[in-house]
Amino acid sequence: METTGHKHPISRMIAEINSIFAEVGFVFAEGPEVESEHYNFDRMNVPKDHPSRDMQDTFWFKEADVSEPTVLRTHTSPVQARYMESHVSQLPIRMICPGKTFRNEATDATHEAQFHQLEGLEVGEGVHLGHLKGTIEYFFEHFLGGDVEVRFRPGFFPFVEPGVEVDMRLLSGDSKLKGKWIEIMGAGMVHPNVLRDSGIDPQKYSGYAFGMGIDRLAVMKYGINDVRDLYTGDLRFVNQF
Ligand code: 2NL
Repeated sequence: METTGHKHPISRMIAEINSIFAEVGFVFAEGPEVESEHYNFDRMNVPKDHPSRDMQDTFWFKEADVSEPTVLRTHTSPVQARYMESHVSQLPIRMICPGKTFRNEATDATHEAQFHQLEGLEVGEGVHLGHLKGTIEYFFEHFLGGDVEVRFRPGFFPFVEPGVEVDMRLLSGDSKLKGKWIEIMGAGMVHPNVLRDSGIDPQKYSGYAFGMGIDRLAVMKYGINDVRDLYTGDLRFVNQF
C-alpha cells in the first residue's frame, strides 16, 4: 500500500510537456474555463452557423445567468487569442496552453465530455510550416523518448489556412506502437482573420498553431485503455503511475 501522495498522471504529463517546450522558448499560459462565445468561437474564425456552436456539441450557460453568450470552452484556443492580443507589441511569441476543455457529447472508452487539450502557437516574421514540423518532431522525440517521424495530410479547421492532420510514428524503442502511423493532432498556419482580429498584421507576421488531446497522449505514453479511468478518481488506477 502506497502511503505518500503523488501527482495525477494528467498533471504529471502537463508538467513534463511544459518543461519540454520551455527548453525551446515556449511560455506556459492559461485562461478561464468559462468563456465568452466571442473568444471561444468568433475570434477563432468559426462561422456563426457552424455545427460546433450547437447546443448538442457545446455546453452553453443559461442566458438569464450571464451578461453575454457564455460556454464551457470547447478548446484552449481562446487562451491563445487572449495571449496574442496582450502581446501584439511583444512579437515574436511562442506559447503553449494545456488545459481542461468540454464537449457536450456521449461518453465512451475513447471520448469524455471533459478532457484536456494541449495547444501551441508561434507567431513572428517568416514563420512557416517547416517550423511547425520541426517543433512537433522535437516534442514527440522528447515526450516519448526515441526517434519519431511526422507527416502532414491536408485537413480543415476554420482557424487555420492551410490546415493539416498530423500523423506520427515511432522509429525506435520497443513500444507496441513502433512503426505504426498514428493520427495524433490537428495543426496549420494561423488564419489571417484570426491574426487580424487579435491585432496582428497578417501581411507582416505569420504563425503556426497545433492542438491535441492530452488524454490521447496518455493512451500512447502509458497504454491506458479507457480514457474515463483518468477521471474516476479511483486510486487503484492513479496509483499505477
Ligand atoms: C485538434 C485540432 C487545432 C489549432 C488547434 C489554433 C489556435 C490559434 C489559431 C489557430 Cl490561436 N489555430 N489551434 C489549430 C489547428 C488544430 O486542434 O484536433 N485538437 C484536438
